[in-house]
Amino acid sequence: MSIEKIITVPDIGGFKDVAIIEVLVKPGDTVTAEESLITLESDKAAMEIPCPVSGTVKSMNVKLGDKVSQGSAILTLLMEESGGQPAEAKLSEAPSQPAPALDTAHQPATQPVLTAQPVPVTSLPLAMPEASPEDPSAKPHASPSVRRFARELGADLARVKASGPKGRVLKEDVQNYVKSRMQAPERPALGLNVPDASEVDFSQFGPIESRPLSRIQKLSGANLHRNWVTIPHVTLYEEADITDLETFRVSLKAEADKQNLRVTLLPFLVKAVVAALKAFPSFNASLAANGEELILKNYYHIGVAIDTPDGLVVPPLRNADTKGVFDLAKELADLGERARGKKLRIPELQGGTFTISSLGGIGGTGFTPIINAPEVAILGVSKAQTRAVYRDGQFVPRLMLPLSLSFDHRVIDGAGAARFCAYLAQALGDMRRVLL
Ligand code: CAO
Repeated sequence: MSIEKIITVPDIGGFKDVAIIEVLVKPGDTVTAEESLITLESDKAAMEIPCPVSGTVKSMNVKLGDKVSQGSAILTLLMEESGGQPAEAKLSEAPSQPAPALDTAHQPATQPVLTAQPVPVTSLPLAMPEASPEDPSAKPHASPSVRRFARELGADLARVKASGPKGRVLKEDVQNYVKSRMQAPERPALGLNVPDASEVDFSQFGPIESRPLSRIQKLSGANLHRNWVTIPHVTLYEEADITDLETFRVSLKAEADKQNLRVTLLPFLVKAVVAALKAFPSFNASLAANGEELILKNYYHIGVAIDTPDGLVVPPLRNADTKGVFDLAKELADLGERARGKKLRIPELQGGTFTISSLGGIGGTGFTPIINAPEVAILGVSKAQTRAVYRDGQFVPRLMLPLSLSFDHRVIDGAGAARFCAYLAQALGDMRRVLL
């Protein structure tokens, strides 16, 4: 046997005549305890009123837009009599006076009355901005049931166009949004929608052999791929006249031999790069993970790409600003030897602030180095060549060094990169400038 009970508005913090902005059930609906029945909204807060017990909605006492206060009858519920009172309900006998009147349909409560605790939805700002995809800071306003509904469908409420009062997102809005997304033509994902490389049986064309990639190749390959596709690279080319520097370098040979050192161009490049980084600090930096800050580093750990039989490794020359050319040459020789002998430890490969990738000892006239994230720039160096350079009205033979600077365009603009390269070329043209 079933009994009828009137569900009323519980204590809602003293608010009176609060508007019903959502009616979530209708006659005939089966509701379970804690299921939301209506949503109320004052000018300060929104809250859902849950059902204190389970049952079937017999009739509604309110409709959308009605105003209610504590004690207003919401609906009449049919409950199966179970002998005892439901544990979650606070049951009281019918009041001798009718429940406080609604400003619309009010029904005197002649049956037992149940109340439940309201569930706050959200504090509302004075003016509610309409949720807009253009303004990610605008928080969409929606009742918990609509939020739950959107969550179930995986719909981002911030992208749903709200049609409810004061910019509130309604269930229909979520439905319309999902419908429009389902009907939208499929778009390629950010231009990376490339077909998988098809597997080819090369042996059908001739003899082959298969060689597994080294561990370093696999690791660096994944990093290079990520950096290449996630960083907007631009490469700027420059030439430095290193005729005088080469004369100086060669003049150091006897002195270097005595120390059993081989002083190549690279240590000079490191010194010139440090000078340029000091003049242009945003090149010695990293983008913060939130993408909203640049972290400038006051230390200069210059990574050097080293070619090993197992692949590329990039150990940094730490605090290169504090070291002289001979010290750097010595450290480079040591790093190179240990890199090729697979003796470098992981910490020795970490902490770089800028990288130099030199192919100068091998060849090439220029290339596009891939930025070694989280750094923001990398200098590629190709083989210096003696060329006829037009100077002071005549062609003169000069040793010209090709430089290729790749930079992260999110952090550095083209003009900044051109200034950095011009500064670097000037420093290499006259190493005394490094002292300035
Ligand atoms: N132009 C002309 N000659 C150059 C030069 C340049 N830009 N750079 C170096 N040389 C000369 C050196 O002076 C040296 O000459 P000597 O034998 O007469 O002294 C010779 O070329 C060989 O130099 P090196 O390459 O052994 O030494 P280095 O200090 O210039 O470079 C290192 C050291 C570790 C960077 C290098 O051995 C190396 O591994 N380079 C490859 C880097 C690489 O693979 N980068 C990745 C590119 S993208 O994948």
